[in-house]
Amino acid sequence: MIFNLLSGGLKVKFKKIVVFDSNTIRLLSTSNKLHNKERCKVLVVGGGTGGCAAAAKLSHRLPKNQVMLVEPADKHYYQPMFTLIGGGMKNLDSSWKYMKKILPEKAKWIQEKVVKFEPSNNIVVTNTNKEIEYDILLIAMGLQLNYNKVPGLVEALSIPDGNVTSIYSPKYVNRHWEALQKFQSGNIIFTFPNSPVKCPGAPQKIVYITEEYLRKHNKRQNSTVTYMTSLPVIFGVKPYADALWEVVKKRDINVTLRKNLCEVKPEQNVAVFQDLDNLTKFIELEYSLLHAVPPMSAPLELAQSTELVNEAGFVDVHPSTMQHKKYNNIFAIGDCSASPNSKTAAAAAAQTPVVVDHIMAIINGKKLERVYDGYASCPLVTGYSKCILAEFDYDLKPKETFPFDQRKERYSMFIMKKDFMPLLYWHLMLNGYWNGPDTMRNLLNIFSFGKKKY
Ligand code: FAD
Ligand code: UQ1
Repeated sequence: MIFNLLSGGLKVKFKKIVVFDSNTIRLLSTSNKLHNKERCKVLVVGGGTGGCAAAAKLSHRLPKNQVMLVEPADKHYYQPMFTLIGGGMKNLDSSWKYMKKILPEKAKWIQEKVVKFEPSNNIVVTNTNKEIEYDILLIAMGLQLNYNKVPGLVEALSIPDGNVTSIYSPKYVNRHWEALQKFQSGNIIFTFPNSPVKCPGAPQKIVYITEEYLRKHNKRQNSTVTYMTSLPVIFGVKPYADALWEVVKKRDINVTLRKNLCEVKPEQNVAVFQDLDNLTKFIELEYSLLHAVPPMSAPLELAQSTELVNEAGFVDVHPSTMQHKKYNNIFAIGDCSASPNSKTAAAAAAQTPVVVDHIMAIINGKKLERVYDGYASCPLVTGYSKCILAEFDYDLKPKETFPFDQRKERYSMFIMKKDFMPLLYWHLMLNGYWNGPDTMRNLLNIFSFGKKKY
C-alpha cells in the first residue's frame, strides 16, 4: 500500500476505485504531520528528579502549557530510598509515585520518549515521530544502567531467589534484602563499576548496612565482606575518605581499589575482576552473595546526538551556568550533564534555581547572572543508625550545612536521610520549592563560628 501511495497508485475501497494524485498525497502527509507536531516555549526532556523540579519552578513563572515535558515512564522513583530498601529499612512501594500525580499541572506532559535531537532547527523527535518545536530546551535524561555490559550479570540477576543482587534498579533492589535474610555464611562481594555513577557513595553504603545486619544477626563471624572498587580512592573528597577508611578498618571490611567487575559466572558463583592497573590481569573470586553496581552511561538517544554532547555522551554545558557551550537556548540539569559535579539529587537540587533563572533570563532577553558551584551531597549511611553527611563542591572541598563536624557518624544525620529527605523531596523539591541547602547553611553557620578547618 505504501508503495502504491508513493507511486500515486490505486487503492480498492468498498468496491470503488480511489485514485491518489501526488497533490493529495502531499496534503495527506502534511495533515498527518500537523497532527504530530507540538510547539512550546520551554521543553523539558525527562521527568526525573531534575526535570520535574525545574518544570515545577518554570510553571510557577510561565502561563499554562508553555512548559512541555517529555517522559515515557508512568512511575517516578525516589532513587535515594533504594539503599534503605536493600537493608530492609523501607519498602519498594514507598519509593515511587505515579508520574501523573507529581508532574506540574500547568505543564503539558507528553508520555513519549525523545529519540532524536535537531538543535539547529529547535526540534526534538519522539518515538511516535512527533516533532516538538521549542524556544528553549532543558535536557534532564539522567543516566542509563548497562547491566548487559557485564557478561553473565543479567542472567545471574534473573535467577529467582538468587544470590546476585543490585540496589541500583527497582527491578532488582528487593533481591538484596531477600538474599541478606537468607544468607548464612561465606564471602560477600560488593562492586563499583569503571564508569560514571549516580550517587557514588551508594555502592559502599550498602556494604556498611549489610555488614551491620550480619553482626546484629550473629552471622558476621561466618563471613568476609569485600568491597572491590574501580576507583583509586574510597571516596573522592579527602576529609570524608579519611573518615571512611577508619570505618572500614574498625569493621574489618576488605577494600580493594582499581578492580572492575567484568564477568559473573552464576553457575560457579564466581565474579571476575579486571585489574585496572594491569589490564591483562584478572582475578576470580567466589561469592556467597554478590552486590553488583552496573556500568552506567549517558542515555543512548542523547549520546547519539553528537552536536550536543562531549566525547563521553554527556550534554556539553558550561559547568557554572549549565548552558550549552554551542546552543544558547539549550541547558542541562542532573546526571546527564557533563558538568564535573558528583551525580546526585542534591546536585540537581542546587542546579535547579540556577538553570531556571537562566532560562527566564533568556526568555526576557537578560544576562545570565547566577553561578552553580558544583555543590553535591552524599549521605554516607554507615549502618542502621548512623550517617556521615558529605557535602562538597567542584573543588572537592567540604561545603557543610550543619554547624558540627559532618565527618563523624551521627544518628541525627541518619534520621535526616531516612525520614526528613523523602518528605523534602516529594513535597518541596518536586513542587519547585527546594533550592538546595544554601539558605539553611547561611543561617546555621552563624553558630559554627568559623571553627571548621578541614
Ligand atoms: P533521573 O531522576 O534518573 O531522571 C531521568 C529521567 O529521564 C527518567 O525519568 C527517564 O525515564 C527520563 N528519560 C530517559 N531517557 C529519556 C528519553 N529518551 N526521553 C524522555 N525521557 C527520558 N542522590 C542524592 O542526592 N542523595 C542520595 O542519597 C542518593 N542516593 C542514591 C542511591 C541510589 C541507589 C541511586 C540509584 C541514586 C541515588 N542518588 C542519590 C542519585 C539520584 O537519584 C540521581 O542523581 C538523580 O535522580 C538524578 O536526577 P536526574 O533528573 O538527572 O535523573
Ligand atoms: C539534598 O538537597 C538532596 O536533594 C533533595 C538530597 O537528595 C535526596 C540529599 O540527599 C541531600 C543530603 C540534600 C542536601 C540537603 C541538606 C539539608 C543538607
